[in-house]
Amino acid sequence: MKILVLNGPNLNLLGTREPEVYGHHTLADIEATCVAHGATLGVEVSCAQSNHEGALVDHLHAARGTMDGVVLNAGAYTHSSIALRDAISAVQLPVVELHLSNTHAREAFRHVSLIAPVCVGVIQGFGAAGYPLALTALHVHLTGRRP
Ligand code: CA2
Repeated sequence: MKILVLNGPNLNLLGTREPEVYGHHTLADIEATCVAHGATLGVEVSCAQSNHEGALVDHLHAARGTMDGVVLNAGAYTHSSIALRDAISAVQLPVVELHLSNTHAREAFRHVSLIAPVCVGVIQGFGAAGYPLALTALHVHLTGRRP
């Protein structure tokens, strides 16, 4: 089983600013945790990050036929991108929406997700720990097996 962990805009800055909101882990830390956690599940994890909406769409297109599912932290594009929502629908892969912060406890403009309706589920508010949780959730979704 292969899962893509895809991160969107500004998440390359993790661990350098706003640790009170996003924690102290760097993106490299999180990606290493994802690969290690995937190995415990028998899942091969690939990681990618882009600050560009179209590049994220390209990553989703490339996942079609090569990946079994995607964990996606679309960052601020979560709240604005019809293109990402259409790409998720188009590739017909299970996608778990992931956020480090609880977006519902933040500004009103973060309360709306354009991608949630086309994702299999959402994990948010658990900081970096949400990534392995999302991988486990996607593994359960794909196999029907409980952890
Ligand atoms: O909580 C999340 O994971 C978010 O997807 C993070 C996005 C935000 O726009 C979403 O509403 C919720 C922002 C990511 C910004 O990342 C930074 C990392 C370090 C320093 C500054 C920003």
